[in-house]
Amino acid sequence: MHTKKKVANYKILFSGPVGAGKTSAIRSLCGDKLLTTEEEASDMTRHRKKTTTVALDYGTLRISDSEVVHLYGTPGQERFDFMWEILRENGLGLILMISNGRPSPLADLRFFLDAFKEFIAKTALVVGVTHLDEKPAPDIAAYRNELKAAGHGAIPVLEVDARAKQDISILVQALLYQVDPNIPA
Ligand SMILES: Nc1nc2c(ncn2[C@@H]2O[C@H](COP(=O)(O)OP(=O)(O)O)[C@@H](O)[C@H]2O)c(=O)[nH]1
Ligand SMILES: [Mg+2]
Repeated sequence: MHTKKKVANYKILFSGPVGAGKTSAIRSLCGDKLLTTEEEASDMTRHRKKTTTVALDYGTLRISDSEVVHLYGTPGQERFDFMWEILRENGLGLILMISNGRPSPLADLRFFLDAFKEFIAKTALVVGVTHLDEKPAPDIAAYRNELKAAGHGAIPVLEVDARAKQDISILVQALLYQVDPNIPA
């Protein structure tokens, strides 16, 4: 008989505005194992997408024999309070997805930095900018300046396509590396 290896569980939160690629990112990493709940969009967002995520996305990713990362996508709306509870234990950090396709992406960045400021003070943060293929401005340097101005000059900000597994893997690795350079990814 072989003994069952003890598995360490970590949690990562994906947040950001509607359409930024949170669901796509978790799907890229977890494939069919993604659990998601989509509902009819509110009036506010109906013009952008037919449906928008109002409930949690969830998926798991095995990063080694003994380590599993649980990925959670927040709703696009402004109800983040319950996420704290989820991340209280073994929360590794926050991946902020910002869509360059929205009208004021740098304002979106500021909004989410503020919404999560207590969380960010305690844990790791990386920023992934999506839809740069559709709209090149503002560029990554502008995001970097914005982060610097907000006191987050050391935070990694990467251009990603949420549909590309490789891109999202790099984002996750950047987060894991901040937490512990020895965690395999
Ligand atoms: N062109 C382009 N489309 C993207 C990119 N990232 C995500 N998408 C698409 O953008 C749409 C919204 O993504 P979704 O994951 O639903 O966003 P969510 O609201 O944050 O969960 C989907 O149709 C994705 O396929 C990107 O970098 N470029
Ligand atoms: Mg979604």
